[in-house]
Amino acid sequence: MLTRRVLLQTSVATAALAAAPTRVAGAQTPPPGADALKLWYRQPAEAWTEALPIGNGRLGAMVFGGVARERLQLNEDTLYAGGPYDPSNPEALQALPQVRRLVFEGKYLDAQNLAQEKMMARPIRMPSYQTVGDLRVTFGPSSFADGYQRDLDLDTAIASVRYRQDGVTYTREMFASAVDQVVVLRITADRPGAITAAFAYETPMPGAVRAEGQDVLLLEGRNIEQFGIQPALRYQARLKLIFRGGRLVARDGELAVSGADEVLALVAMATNYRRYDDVTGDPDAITTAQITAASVKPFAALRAAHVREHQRLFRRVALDLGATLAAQQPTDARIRASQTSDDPALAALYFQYARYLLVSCSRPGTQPANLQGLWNDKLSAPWGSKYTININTEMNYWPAEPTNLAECVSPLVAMVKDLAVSGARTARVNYGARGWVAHHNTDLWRATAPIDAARYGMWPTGGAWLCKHLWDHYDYGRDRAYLAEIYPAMKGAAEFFLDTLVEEPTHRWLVTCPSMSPENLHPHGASTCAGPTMDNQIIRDLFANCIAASQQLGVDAAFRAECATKMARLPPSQIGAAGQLQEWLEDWDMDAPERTHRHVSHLYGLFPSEQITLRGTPALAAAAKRSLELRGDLSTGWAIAWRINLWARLAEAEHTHGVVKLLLGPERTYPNMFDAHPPFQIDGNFGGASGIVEMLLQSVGGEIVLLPALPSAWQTGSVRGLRARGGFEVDVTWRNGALRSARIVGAPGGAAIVRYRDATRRLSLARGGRRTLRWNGRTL
Ligand code: FUC
Repeated sequence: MLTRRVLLQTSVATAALAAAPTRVAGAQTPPPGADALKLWYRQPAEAWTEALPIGNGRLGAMVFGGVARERLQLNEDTLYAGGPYDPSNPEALQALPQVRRLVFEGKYLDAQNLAQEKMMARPIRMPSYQTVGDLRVTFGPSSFADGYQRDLDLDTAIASVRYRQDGVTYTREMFASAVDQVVVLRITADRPGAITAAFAYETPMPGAVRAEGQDVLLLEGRNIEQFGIQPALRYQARLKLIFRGGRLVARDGELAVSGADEVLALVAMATNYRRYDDVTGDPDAITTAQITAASVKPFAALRAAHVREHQRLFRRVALDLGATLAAQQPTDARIRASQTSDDPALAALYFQYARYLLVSCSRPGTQPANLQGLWNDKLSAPWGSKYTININTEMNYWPAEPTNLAECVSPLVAMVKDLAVSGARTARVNYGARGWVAHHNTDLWRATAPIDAARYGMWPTGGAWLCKHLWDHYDYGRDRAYLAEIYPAMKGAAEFFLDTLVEEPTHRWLVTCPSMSPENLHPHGASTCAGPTMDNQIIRDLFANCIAASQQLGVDAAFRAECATKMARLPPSQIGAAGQLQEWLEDWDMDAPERTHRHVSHLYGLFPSEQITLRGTPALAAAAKRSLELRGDLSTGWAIAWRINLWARLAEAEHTHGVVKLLLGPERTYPNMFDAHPPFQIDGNFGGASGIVEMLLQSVGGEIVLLPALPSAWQTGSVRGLRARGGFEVDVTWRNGALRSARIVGAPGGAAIVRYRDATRRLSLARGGRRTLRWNGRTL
């Protein structure tokens, strides 16, 4: 382990920041410069949650930045345990009528026990996402250095390390290129011949290292079996060294460079995974081709292409919430101080970091962002680092459309298309139904049956929730060809419910059964129930979106009519005796054992859905507020993040800001700014960014609402490049707590209603047309 004997003196950052005035913001501020978009530290990472993530959507690395030893912990996003498998359970269909009967007789625990015995996936667990291992670079015996600094520049997506040792200044730059499909590490020094470094691998995976020729080092191995699911993957990491000056020796599983002026290390990684049902890929051929192509390009060309591609996405949005002296501190110190400091720029950094992370872990052609994005150092990660679709995966994508990263949703769309196929098998085998279903988790193998235990897994609405993202992608972009492409998956998800909704005995509403309000126990000793509020809301959205989509496309009149008929018979959202929004069909909330439960599933209707709005359904909005108060704000990282979005929808600016602060505190934000469930789970990063958007701009109730929850701590500022439903881009500037101006661009064009406080303005914009609205204190 590296000792922390680095001298704690920064040069670059201190000098650059010294000139910053005490509080600058809004119009007087120069556009956020490089430092406003940097995470930086005065010491190397020791813990994994201090290391800095880089990624190209498919490949990831955690950069530790040690002086004597660099560690790049490597990931490839298809390296999971197991292989293709079918978890459907034919016994489930037989047990279904009896489980339903028990639920409607009020024998909830008996129903849950029977579901546990007969209806769960075989096997009952899902395999985990796994690490490739580490690239270890040993520089020398001493970790003594001065002028040490490491940082991650969100604007260039480059992690850097700089220090002086024996009078030589060393610099490392690291990035994962989406253009060239390699992880790049470049080492330079300001004295010729000063670089001596040995490159080796270390991995907890089954694997072996071999050299190929003089300058290539391979790590090759297999994934592992988990829960009886047989391993079917091979992985390979291919390191190639290119150096100037000095010499290179390959020995005992390492490549050692000595006396070099400059060293460039390129790492390609691949597995044989091609699709959830196809593992015929050739990792050796893939990495060979990628390294061959990348190694003929000079470093400057690799770097420039990477930065250009990153900035094409990242630079679409700029956010300035103002800055104070607090922003001059290293990132870990800012997080430590965040509960008492006035540091609005930390929230802006958190927001941009989430955008950086999404660009780095979810790009067209890659796997979707899993529970840890794509960064994981374990063989068995917390909750398998897979896809929990009763909140977490959806939350990962909440900021994608509004923060102008629509392309990043494409892996999620692709996954839903896969689930529409694998989930059709589960619908048929487990329920005897048409369409497709996914329960509360899925994985690389697109498994869709209920897992873990009936009390967590027996929830049939995960796929339906994901379909909201398919629709939202259309609603923000208004691309009809895309709508036609995803419509079959939406329709299939709806068909499952057309076939499986059953009439409950009291009101004769149509409900899911068995189901649950995700992971929350009701007062009858189980979570299993019929028609929880969240299901009714999700299915209402699904039917409504299917109706709208089929109308847009001019297809399926009969299906549309069936959706409308059944939608009218879904239970309404109800208000309970305590004035709260009821979580279940019956008014059980105040007797539930965990009243401050992290999941706030019944508030789906308020956010992310728009079924409950302040202006449209004020009584339900007030009930949702009561439920939020009863639940409390202190929770796991993602659960706090959800609460930010909900409080913002209620336009409770100061309260919302308090919850943002809670999320940014050291108990919920690690030194590298990863969200702490704890442990690390990336959903809080994305949910937090989405919450910050909701404070500044909402697309709700057919309106574009400006600054709906602007807290006094963000007095003066601006945001550029957010997106609103209907295909609009919006820039907003505010000063002294009030709107100054907003610029609306009609990307596909169309009509919009813009609101600020009680003032509204109707706009009609041609494609690409723009309009600037100014606030004069009364009207827009
Ligand atoms: C759900 C949550 C947990 C955790 C897990 C990955 O089960 O209830 O808190 O986030 O997903």
